[in-house]
Amino acid sequence: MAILPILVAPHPVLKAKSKPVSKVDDEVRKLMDDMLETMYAAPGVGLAAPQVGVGRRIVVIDVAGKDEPPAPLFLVNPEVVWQSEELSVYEEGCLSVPKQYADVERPARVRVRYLDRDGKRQEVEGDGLLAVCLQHEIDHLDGTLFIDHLSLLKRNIILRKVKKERAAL
Ligand code: K1U
Ligand code: ZN
Repeated sequence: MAILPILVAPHPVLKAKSKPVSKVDDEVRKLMDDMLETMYAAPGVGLAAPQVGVGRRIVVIDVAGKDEPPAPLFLVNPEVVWQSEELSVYEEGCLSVPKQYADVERPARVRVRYLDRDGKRQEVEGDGLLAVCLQHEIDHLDGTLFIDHLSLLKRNIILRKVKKERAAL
């Protein structure tokens, strides 16, 4: 397995719509394993393929608490098939927008259909951090960052901070 470099905004790959995966093969499974290792190392609770420069509809998630055993989810071609009318607000972060956090309002509960690492169709339904993470990662596949849910003013303030931090490195 390998730890991959994570792209930081603004980067054109993070703004592009990712393409569906036609077959879940060993190459896809190797990418998912590398993404999971990269996510754990960051550390994060989710990672989408465009964040490591790959424009394919692939996501890994693990929202298990630190006193719980790992519970990785491998999601290929994930799509939201149901969302609650009820909304909830969560303070989101993003490994591609380092050290910046902001409240984002989204459906409180979602059901997502996807292919697992064996190419088998699955569904997962969740609320709380899992629901936030599923929506945040699927947004990445459509070229949307959590800051795109904020006002233009707030988004530009955050992007300026990220650019300033990068320039100081
Ligand atoms: O997509 C990403 O950039 C990963 C992102 C997912 C996410 C987390 C929280 C709300 C929305 C989306 C992260 O993992 S940010 C890091 C983080 O929140 C975290 C890191 C370690 C332990 C727990 C949380
Ligand atoms: Zn993110």
